Amino acid sequence: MSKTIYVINGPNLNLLGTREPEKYGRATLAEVEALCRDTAARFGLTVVCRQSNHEGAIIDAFHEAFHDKAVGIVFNPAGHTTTSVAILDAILAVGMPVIETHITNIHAREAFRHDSYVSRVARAVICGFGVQGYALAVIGLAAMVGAEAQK
Ligand code: CA2
Repeated sequence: MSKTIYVINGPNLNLLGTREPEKYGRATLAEVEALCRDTAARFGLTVVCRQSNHEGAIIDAFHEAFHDKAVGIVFNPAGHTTTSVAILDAILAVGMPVIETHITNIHAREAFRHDSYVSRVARAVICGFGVQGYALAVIGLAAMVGAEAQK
C-alpha cells in the first residue's frame, strides 16, 4: 500500500491565483495541489490536500493526518506562522515530519513575518521559491520518509 502525505494550507491561500499575483504567483490552489500530487506520484506517494481559513480546522487536519497514518506533512501556515502555539502543539502531537513551506521569502518581508513558531518544530523550512517550493518540499519529504523515485 502506498504511503500518504498531507498538504495543508492555511488562511487566504484559497485565493491563490486570483489576488496579488506579483507576490504569490498566478497558480491557483487547485494547480498547486495538482503539482504536489504529480510530484508525490514520482515517489509512489499519495497526497491528501486540506486548506482552511480557521485555526481549529487546520489543527483537525493535523489530527486527521495522524489517524490516517500519514508519513509527513507539507504545511504552509500562512498568517498563523508567527502566532499559533496551538498549531505548534499539534505538530508536536502528531510526531511526523512537517515541512514548513512559504511561497515568498518571509525573511525579506516585514519583521512581523520572521519569527515562526512553526519553524521551531518543523523538520525543514522552504521559502522564497514561489509555488515551486511545494514541489521541493514534497521531494525533500519523500527522501526523509524513504520513498524512492519510481522507475
Ligand atoms: O509566503 C507565504 O506562503 C506566506 O505563508 C503567505 C501568507 C503570509 O501571511 C506569510 O507571511 C507568508 C499570506 C497568505 C495569503 O494568501 C494569499 C494568496 C493569494 C492572494 C492573496 C493572499
